[in-house]
Amino acid sequence: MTVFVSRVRSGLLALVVAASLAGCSKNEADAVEPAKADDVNAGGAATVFSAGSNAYSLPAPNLRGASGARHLAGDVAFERRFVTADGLGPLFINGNCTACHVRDGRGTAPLTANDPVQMLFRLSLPGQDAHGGPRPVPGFGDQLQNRAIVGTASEGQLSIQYVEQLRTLVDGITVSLRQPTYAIDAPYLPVPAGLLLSARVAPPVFGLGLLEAVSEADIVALADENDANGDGISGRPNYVWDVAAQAPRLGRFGWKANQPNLRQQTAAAYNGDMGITTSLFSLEPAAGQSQAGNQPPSSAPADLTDGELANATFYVQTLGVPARRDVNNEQVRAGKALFVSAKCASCHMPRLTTSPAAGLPAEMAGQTIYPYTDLLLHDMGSGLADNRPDFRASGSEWRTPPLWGIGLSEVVNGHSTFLHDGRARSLTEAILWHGGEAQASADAVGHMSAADRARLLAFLKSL
Ligand code: HEC
Ligand code: HEC
Ligand SMILES: [Ca+2]
Ligand SMILES: [Ca+2]
Ligand SMILES: [Ca+2]
Repeated sequence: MTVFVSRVRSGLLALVVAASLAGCSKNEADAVEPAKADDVNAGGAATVFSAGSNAYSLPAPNLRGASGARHLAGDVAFERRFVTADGLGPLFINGNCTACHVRDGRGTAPLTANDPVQMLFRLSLPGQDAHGGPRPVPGFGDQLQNRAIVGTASEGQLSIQYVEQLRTLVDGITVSLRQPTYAIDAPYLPVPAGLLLSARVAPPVFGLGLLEAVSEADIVALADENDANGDGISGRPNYVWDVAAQAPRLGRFGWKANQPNLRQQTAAAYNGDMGITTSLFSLEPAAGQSQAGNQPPSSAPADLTDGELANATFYVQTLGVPARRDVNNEQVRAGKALFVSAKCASCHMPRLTTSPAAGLPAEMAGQTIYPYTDLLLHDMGSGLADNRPDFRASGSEWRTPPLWGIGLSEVVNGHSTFLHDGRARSLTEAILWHGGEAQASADAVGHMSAADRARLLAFLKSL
């Protein structure tokens, strides 16, 4: 793997680090006292009161009856480490879910060849497949698998290079943003011309059952595709192929809202990330490729039973959401007001409600939640663009990620890298990368006094 990294220190980054260290020492204690503010219970009745390293890993406390046992069975499935004998590969990235979603949290980009890979490269060629999705690449499919079982060639390695770009904020403070370039290193076949590549780190997996239970009507009602209200923000829904329904459905999960529901998201992860087939995705990612020698016949049973797929799905549907902290702190309250005045809340929608839906865990319905997302696609400008369409998402559109729990990233995962490919090394960098519809928000932060920026960060760290 080829990786070039350089770091440029700045006063602001030092300030951010100091603030996050202060947060850490305070959060070492596992239990936090519930405070009085409407959005403390970020996940409604599915809120958990922990600010320690297990904050993303606790079951929703409102699970009833058999749900608790199902969640625990799902926990085992999520951690299960596959080996060749139980179906791992022939092509894969990691042997279990937790290798990427470490502590149910977020992955980061590898900086050296020895670092664990907690991200993936989605691949395609220009054009669309039969269902309006990305067009797979002959010999590589729709995702790069950088590992393979003994006797099989992997598809190649992740090549990541960064170039530092200095930005000077209005108060003279400079911040360096690292602009990545991605390629496939040592591919087993020549890479076809026109390859489109989207690098994505593993997002956190808690609270997702709540997002799955927000009604489609509520999400679509937040869209303003032609910016009719003239605020410069024009979110729109993605519609993606639902394999079980054999029909297009609203996209909700993945960095481009490229998966319709958690069952399909989970089955796709087993398949693309681990080479584990299910009834939903019965072909190995290596199927039809020249290195795939010993392919099981298509009549062979899937690597995984529907029961275990259901358990793993239930697990990511029923992880609780950490409560907000420090809500009555002056800095935090002032930061919350700045979050609204900088128009962050126009996309990172503070409050949503969930509804009952057939087939979803009943406990996730009827909750008022504070996820800080609208689950819609937004044009984020050329700086963040991967230039790879994904169903209706263009090369520069991304789904607003939820911000709940983001203040605990450092505590849970030991890093503070953000955005779809982990390029941002702090919350400040993440904000300054915002462009397109969010350019005015990034500019507003760039024009804030250092004191106001610290207030905004204090608010984000309280989430
Ligand atoms: C190679 C690393 C990797 C492995 C292994 C992995 N994931 Fe993921 N996961 C990702 C990435 C990257 C994404 C975002 C994908 C995208 O945007 O297309 C993701 C997305 C998800 C999401 C949606 C999160 C959201 O906020 O939209 C869920 C749920 C999920 N994975 C569950 C699983 C499960 C269950 C397993 C094990 C069966 C698993 N993952 C294994 C990297 C991984
Ligand atoms: C136009 C919609 C929009 C606005 C306005 C907006 N954001 Fe975002 N935000 C997004 C999207 C989309 C992403 C994901 C971009 C990516 O990963 O490339 C994102 C990512 C982030 C992230 C990183 C999240 C993660 O999980 O990695 C943070 C932090 C964030 N935004 C904070 C803010 C703040 C603070 C503001 C206001 C100053 C703001 N955003 C304004 C849409 C928006
Ligand atoms: Ca397999
Ligand atoms: Ca592949
Ligand atoms: Ca608008």
